[in-house]
Amino acid sequence: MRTPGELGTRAEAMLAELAALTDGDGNLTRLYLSPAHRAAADHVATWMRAAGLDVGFDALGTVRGRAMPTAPGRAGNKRLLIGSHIDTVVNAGRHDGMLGVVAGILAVEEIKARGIQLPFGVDVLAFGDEEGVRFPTTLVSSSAVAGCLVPSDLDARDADGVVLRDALVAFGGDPEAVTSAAYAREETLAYLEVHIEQGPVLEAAGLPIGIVTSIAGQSRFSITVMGEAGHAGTVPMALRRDALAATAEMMLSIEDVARAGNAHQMVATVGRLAAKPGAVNVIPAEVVFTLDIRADADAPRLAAIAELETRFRAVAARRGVTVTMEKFYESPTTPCAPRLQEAFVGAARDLNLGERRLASGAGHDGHAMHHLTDVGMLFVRCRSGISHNPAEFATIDDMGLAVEALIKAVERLAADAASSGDRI
Ligand code: HGY
Ligand code: MN
Ligand code: MN
Repeated sequence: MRTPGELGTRAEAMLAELAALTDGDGNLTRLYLSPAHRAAADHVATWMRAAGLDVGFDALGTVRGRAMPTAPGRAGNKRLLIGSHIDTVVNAGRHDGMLGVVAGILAVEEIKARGIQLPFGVDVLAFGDEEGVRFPTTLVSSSAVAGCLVPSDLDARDADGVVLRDALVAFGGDPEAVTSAAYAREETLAYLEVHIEQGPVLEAAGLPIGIVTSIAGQSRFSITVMGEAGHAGTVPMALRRDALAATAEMMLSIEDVARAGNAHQMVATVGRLAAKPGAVNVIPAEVVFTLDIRADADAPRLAAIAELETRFRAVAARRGVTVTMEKFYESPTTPCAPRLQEAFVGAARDLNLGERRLASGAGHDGHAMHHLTDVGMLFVRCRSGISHNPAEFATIDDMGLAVEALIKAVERLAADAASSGDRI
């Protein structure tokens, strides 16, 4: 039996091995269906096999490690799913996503080593597309597992024009076998995910872990502003139709509207912007920028989007430009099931680690998995709440305690299943 400290030390070593599998030049960048994703998926498969799991890859590239039930019971034909993602943003930290896969493998390994009997199977899942950085899609692999993949997502193109379905074939996946990746609802018990908090709440509370109540809904747009190119030296300011100056005004309204939504933890980000023609002495004719907007409830987020649309049109009319908003992703606020929250609260109580509950501002694969089964998430304290940044950090002790809490939560679910046998 390993102590939380030993589990945390092993987790740290596994994260270090994964962090070396990158396509980045001196940084951690592992995009969906990239060479680094292939290498990381194969590495995770090796760990799963060493843990005694039966390993396979599904049509969308998700790595699946399967453990069979070890105790009799009416839940024998059901599976508890534990997972997270192994794709990253650009210049990423090593914990976001990967910690959840590592924790799942260590928990199953330790449950077996401790002789803990489970009346249901466990599948550990390593998803490949949670960040949605390479293609204008997101949650493609977990959506396929949940049976809710939008088929047109496979036609998405990356910045180099590569179509997702072609990249999937090159990766070793099968775009024609998407439906085979889906679980049947009746065969699943629940989906659990361990993830760094990516925020400052647990650190401020002095707690190593917290129980997630809901995952913030989010909407993502590609916004195009069309003006008119002109000579930077000859066109008077009053006669310009400057797409970038108009965009700047729109960006300030984004910040203004998001600040006004503070009561709903509203946040809005312009993460990417491209101006054309991009010459120093030419008035920008066209700008394409992204908008990512989130809040703790759907209504205020949708109201903020409507407000922004009105403000963008007013700016466009006044400046003689046009603006179009194309939504390429939206996920409603996802609740974490009370029964799974209670399993994690009980585990935290067993370990004297408090019972802090908190909402997630970050999106997660749970948005997709909620279409299949109940979702539960456990957050791990991370230093200064930093994430999507190589400075991302979680201590060995906190990671070990999170694995221990996951093990105890699974034990609680096993006790529930053994007594009820129905959907726990
Ligand atoms: O954007 C998010 O919230 C997640 O990290 N993909
Ligand atoms: Mn993540
Ligand atoms: Mn992330």
